[in-house]
Amino acid sequence: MKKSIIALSLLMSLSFMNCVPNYKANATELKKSNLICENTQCEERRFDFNEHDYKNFYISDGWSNGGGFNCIWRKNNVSFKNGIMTLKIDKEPEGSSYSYSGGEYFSNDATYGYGYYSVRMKPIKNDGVVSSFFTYNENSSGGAHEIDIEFTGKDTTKVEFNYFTDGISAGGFIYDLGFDASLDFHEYGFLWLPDSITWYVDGKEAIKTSGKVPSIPGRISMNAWPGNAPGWLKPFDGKTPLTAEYDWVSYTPLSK
Ligand SMILES: [Ca+2]
Repeated sequence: MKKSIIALSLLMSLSFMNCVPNYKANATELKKSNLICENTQCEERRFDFNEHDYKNFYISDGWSNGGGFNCIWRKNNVSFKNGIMTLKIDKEPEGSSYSYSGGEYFSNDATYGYGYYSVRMKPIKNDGVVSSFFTYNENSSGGAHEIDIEFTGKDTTKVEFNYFTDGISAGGFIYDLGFDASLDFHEYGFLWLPDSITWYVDGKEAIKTSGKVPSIPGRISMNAWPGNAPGWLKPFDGKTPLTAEYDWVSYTPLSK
């Protein structure tokens, strides 16, 4: 199944190859590829996480997403040190209605649309938890538009890519990394175009999909959380604290 997806994506990318960044698709590479415009409005936006960037990002605090999320978000679970943002999963104090807390960081603006997204991160290795990077727009009347890079802590030698259009899941694509993502920082990215999404690992194309991909701009988001989804994540054993680390995030918009 996976082989056929890769073969298909290779085939589909051939006509496209001259347009796709060959490595570390930063603004310079994307300019070479003619995918973004030459003017300064299309410069790469890079967030280095040296400190809380309150102008551009928000720390979730005091609420839960419910559903499959077995935690409440706490601002104390998001910290910055030596250029790294840490998202923590922790225990809640006695008396809380939740057993655990998670960490979440998302952009103030829901204006991030087509373009190239990249994150340098190190996810948590532990059954029952998720570390993620995604774009998300919750306000679409037809359901969420979302593009995901998700690590399930039960097996950090794999990464799960997915997208939602009008609230409908594409079903997910599991990609075998060939390394344990929890051991070191690596770059994970995706190129979001009007008719396709291509995910990258360390600058190399991993999975490409096309069809009715998301079309509504959203927020840049990251979170680390224990889940109530044993079938997907395996049961959470309650081990805390657990930390996912993020070095930087970048976004380079497409030309119009
Ligand atoms: Ca950094």
